Amino acid sequence: MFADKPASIPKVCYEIFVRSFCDSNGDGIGDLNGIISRLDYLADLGIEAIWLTPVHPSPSYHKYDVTDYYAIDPEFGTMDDFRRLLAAAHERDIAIYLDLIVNHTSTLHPWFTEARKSKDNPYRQFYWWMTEDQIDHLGIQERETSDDSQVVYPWHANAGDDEKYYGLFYKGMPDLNFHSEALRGEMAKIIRFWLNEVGVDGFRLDAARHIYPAWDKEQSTSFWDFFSKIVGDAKPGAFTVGEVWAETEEVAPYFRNLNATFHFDLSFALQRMLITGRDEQIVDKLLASFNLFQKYNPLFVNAIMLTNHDQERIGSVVGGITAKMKLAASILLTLPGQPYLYYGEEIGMLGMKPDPYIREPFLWTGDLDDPQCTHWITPEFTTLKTVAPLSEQTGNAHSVFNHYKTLIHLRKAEPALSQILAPNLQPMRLGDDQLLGYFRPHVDRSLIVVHNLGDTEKEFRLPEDKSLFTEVLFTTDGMQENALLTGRLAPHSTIILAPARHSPAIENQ
Ligand SMILES: [Ca+2]
Ligand SMILES: [Ca+2]
Repeated sequence: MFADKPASIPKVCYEIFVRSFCDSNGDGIGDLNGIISRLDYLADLGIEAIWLTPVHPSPSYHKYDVTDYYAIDPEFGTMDDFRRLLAAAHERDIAIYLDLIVNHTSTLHPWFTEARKSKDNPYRQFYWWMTEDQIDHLGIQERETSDDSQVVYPWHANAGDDEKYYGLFYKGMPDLNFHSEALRGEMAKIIRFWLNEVGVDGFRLDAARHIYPAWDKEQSTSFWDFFSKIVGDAKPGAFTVGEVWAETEEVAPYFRNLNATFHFDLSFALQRMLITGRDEQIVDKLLASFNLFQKYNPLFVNAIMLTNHDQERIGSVVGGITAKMKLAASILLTLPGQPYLYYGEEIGMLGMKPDPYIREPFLWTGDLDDPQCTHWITPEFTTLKTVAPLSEQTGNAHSVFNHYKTLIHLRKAEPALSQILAPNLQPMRLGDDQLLGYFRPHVDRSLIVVHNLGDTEKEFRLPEDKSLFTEVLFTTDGMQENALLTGRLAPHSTIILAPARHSPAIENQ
């Protein structure tokens, strides 16, 4: 059983960390009405889908530990606000993906407050419980840390109970146990509620690889079979994008049941490449990934990003250097796949761990009292001293913002760049590992992309069979209209080339 063909495949997506994006009522906390007020901004930028980090009631600032799957956290608004956000987004042809956390709940979720009361409580089976002896017998006291969880001891004591509960990420987030048919029934109701009664367009699925613990891992596929069937029956074509934070080989099987998964290997390869200034054979790695993914789902959607809310911001990864931030965007937005921008990346926001500081307030204006700017946290990295606010960037043709906007619109306008299914990509060897070149073949118009990854000007020469690609569609900062003539590319800059017009002979090259 494959995931259903999605009803639509948005070309450029945007992750909003809701608490930090835009405030509508002056309490300093981002909210749904704030997002509504910024939909025109996102539409103008070229965004076609929004992934909202969790909006359900939760005791934490990030809300990845849910206490009620059927409601909106009052800090963010009401269910009416959510419905208005959805309608307003749809008016602008923007899809909304809900972040659905099926791996765990909060310890304050009524299922868990019941489950922890006694062994014969009907909700006990919704979670994982074992005695010390059972845990010892299975040898599962400790776990190997993973990229997404550093927790070594996942079993947590429940006062007055000889059984412990399993919580992979943290003791406040007990893992759900989908061996329970009753739990599966509850989850099915939740899925149907959001797809059918509320009308979201899809889900971003948190911690998708951790649904069953390591000792029970072979059950994972059965869960996603179950999940995709419920989604497909409830709303054919609803979109699913999974967080499978693992090596590409482990990611691939999830495409059986999900439309898209985030390509973490690519994200880290891009980051290393931007730091070292040398190609990481990313084109070859991508082609190998595509081969693997299509074995599980010929309609796979490769969800690509520079970083997300769990990774240090790309602006900081590249040392705050504007030219490298632009290069990062140039690479992301010319590779095949479905790109996900992390809010604020488009204005060059900075941020390093711990987590709250990679999730700082969006800088709308230079006015510190701007009521739209959230202030739930005092930013350490993205301040008016380090980052130009959006209001100062919109009118500046050379701003990071206008670089993103230009590339997003070019991506959407050029079928060779925006093809998502059956990714069109070929390597182009330029004989210098500080140059990254690739070919995007397309029946309408094929394109060549060349990036200078290094910090010195580079000479480049196109391969013989590409010598007719002489129309310059894009150069970084528009500074190198002569780049093709001179064959020189400025540090950290990019050139995108199309075949000269009136050259039908090479259109399909
Ligand atoms: Ca607010
Ligand atoms: Ca789990």
